[in-house]
Parts: sequence; structure tokens; C-alpha cells
Amino acid sequence: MGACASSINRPRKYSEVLSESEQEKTIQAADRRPVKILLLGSSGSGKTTIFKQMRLVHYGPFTRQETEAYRQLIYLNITDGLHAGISRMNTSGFSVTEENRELLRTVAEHGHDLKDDEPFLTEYRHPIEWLWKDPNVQAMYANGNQAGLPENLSYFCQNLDRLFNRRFVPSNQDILHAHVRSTGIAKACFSLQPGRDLLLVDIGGSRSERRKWRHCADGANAVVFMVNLAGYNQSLREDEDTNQMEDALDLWEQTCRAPWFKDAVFILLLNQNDVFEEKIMRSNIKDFFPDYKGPAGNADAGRRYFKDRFRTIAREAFTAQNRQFYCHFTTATNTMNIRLAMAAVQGTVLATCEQPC
Ligand SMILES: Nc1nc2c(ncn2[C@@H]2O[C@H](COP(=O)(O)OP(=O)(O)O)[C@@H](O)[C@H]2O)c(=O)[nH]1
Ligand SMILES: [Mg+2]
Repeated sequence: MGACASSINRPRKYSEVLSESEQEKTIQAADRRPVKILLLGSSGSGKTTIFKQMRLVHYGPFTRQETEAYRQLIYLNITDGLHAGISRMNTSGFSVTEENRELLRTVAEHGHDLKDDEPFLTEYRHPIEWLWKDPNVQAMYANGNQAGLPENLSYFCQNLDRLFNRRFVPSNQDILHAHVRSTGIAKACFSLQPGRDLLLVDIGGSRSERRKWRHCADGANAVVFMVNLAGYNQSLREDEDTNQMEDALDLWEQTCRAPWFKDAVFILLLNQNDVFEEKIMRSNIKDFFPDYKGPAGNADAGRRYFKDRFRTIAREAFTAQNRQFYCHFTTATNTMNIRLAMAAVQGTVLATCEQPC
């Protein structure tokens, strides 16, 4: 059994993806030496969303229990997301109106974890909408969301009527947009083809979690490294002074050079392509990456620029080794897009595993 197979230590309530029996299956399957893929990358890059997508494709609909846990998480994503997001706006020198500051205090102070089957609290329905519609919150999104308000707020706040309905049950799309800060390691085993299983390992990507990566490297066939392409104009949640894309480039370099991953295939997923395409219209890459020579507002040029930056690092790190650079642009919340991207990833990994040494 691999080093990580015994510890699935998500917060119990949101150990979203696997039921007890499925976890057991995963661990048993790990004994049969499945193809092992690690999902790595900064926090918020989309690792858990890929994990959820794979779970949906291979295990079918979320259970009643999982759906209920996500319903409660979505409520927290909205109330906490507004609070944390608007606080981040304040530190960037923007603020909501005086009356909305008062509302925010009410939502933050009186909001609480929902109990099982407790509907969203209707008294916060309108305060949440007013906060969302605050001119400075809207201006922040309209100008490229440099303060880094959670992107899923925009999705959830456009669906408040549906969410605050007493009979609200989250759809798959709602669940894919829900965000929990991953700590620890989640694993799931999927059947790729007869006799070939895939063990997918999702590891937290915040700075404090990254030291766990090397402990999961044992027997890894591939690293799928995820980057939030839309993070080029934002700082890290855990460090206001570090640009998210600069952090991803550094982390990519460290990971490509790490001796414990030297036998793994590396596949880069430049994710959140949907958010990137919108953002690029309003926020020029050159303002954050002065060596960017492409035209402002051109998503293709932007994608090429960032792909080149990552490729250059990989080529330098992989010199003297016969290793390829693979890259895909993805939107992790789009099931069809991820089906195709993961099929390509699996094809690459299987082809590499089957090569004679
Ligand atoms: N719009 C959009 N949202 C995404 C995409 N990928 C991830 N997200 C959202 O970004 C947030 C963080 O994603 P998550 O998978 O939890 O990131 P992780 O920290 O790397 O596991 C969640 O709210 C996701 O729904 C994407 O491609 N497009
Ligand atoms: Mg995660």
C-alpha cells in the first residue's frame, strides 16, 4: 500500500467524494497497484473540482448525504465569502457603502452553520443581495476582480431565489462551484479499463499543506499540476504580497525539479479558462507581467504567453532527462471539458506506463 493510502482526513462533514465503502474499495484497489496520479497546484487552482468531476463520471450522482453537506457548504460559501471578500477589498483600498458595512456585520456575526435540513435563513436573503449589488463589489468584478473576491460568489449570488427556496437541493453545477479549503489528502480509485485502475490523489495546495506532497510521491506515475490561469492579477489568499501566477510558476519549478517526482509524467492544466477569458477583457496582463508583449484583451495571446512561461521552466528542469511537457487549457466546472481533458491525461499516462524501460 502506498504511503498515503491510509489517511483520508478531510473534515468529516465534507469528506465529499467517497462513502466509507468507497474509501475501503480505494484502499483495497491501491494494493493492486493502480496507475497513480497526483493532483498538485496552489490552493484554489481547481484540484478538488477535477476530483469531484471524476467522482461524478465514475460513481454517478452524489448521495443524499453528500448533497446535504454541500447545501450547507454553499450557504457558508456565500456568507463567509462575502465577508472575507469584502474585507480583502478593504485592504485594497475599496469599500462597500456605509449602510452595507452595517449589513455585512449582521450577515457575518449572525450567520451560522446550518443544521441538517435547515433551510437558508430567509432574513439574510435581501442583505446578501444588497451586499452583492453594492456598486463597489460590482465594480471590482467588472474590472477584473483584482481583490480576489471568490469567483463562486458571482455564480451563487445570481441564483439567490433558487438557493433560498425552502426545497433547494444543489445541482451538480452548484456542487462543482462549492469550495472547501482542502486539508489532508483525498483519494479515489476509478476503473480505467479492465485490469487497469486509476488512483487519483487530491492534496491541499495552500503553503502549509505543500510539505505533504513529497510523502505522496511514492509510486506516482503522473503529476497533474493545476494553475488558476485567471490568478495573474491577484495575490495569494495566504500572502497578500505574492502574485498567484508568480507563486504558481515558482511552485511549478520546484515540483519539476523535485527528485521525488523524477519518474512521474508531468501534465499542466491551465485552469479557470472561462474566468480568464472574461477577465482578460478588462485587466491587462502587462500590468502584472511587464515582459508580456501580446495585445491587451487577447485571450489566445495570453494563453500562449503563460504556456510558454511554464514550458520554459519545464524544459530547463527536464534537461538531460527524456521528459515531455504536456499542457491543456481547462474549465474544471465544465463536465464535458473535463471528460475530454482527463481522457487525454489518462491516455498520456497509460502510454508512458506501457513504454518499455
Ligand atoms: N468558473 C470556474 N470556477 C472554477 C474552475 N475551477 C475551479 N473553480 C472554482 O474555484 C474554487 C476553488 O476550486 P477547488 O477545486 O476547490 O480548488 P483547489 O483548492 O485547488 O482544490 C471552487 O469554488 C471551484 O468551483 C473553473 O475552471 N472555472
Ligand atoms: Mg482542494
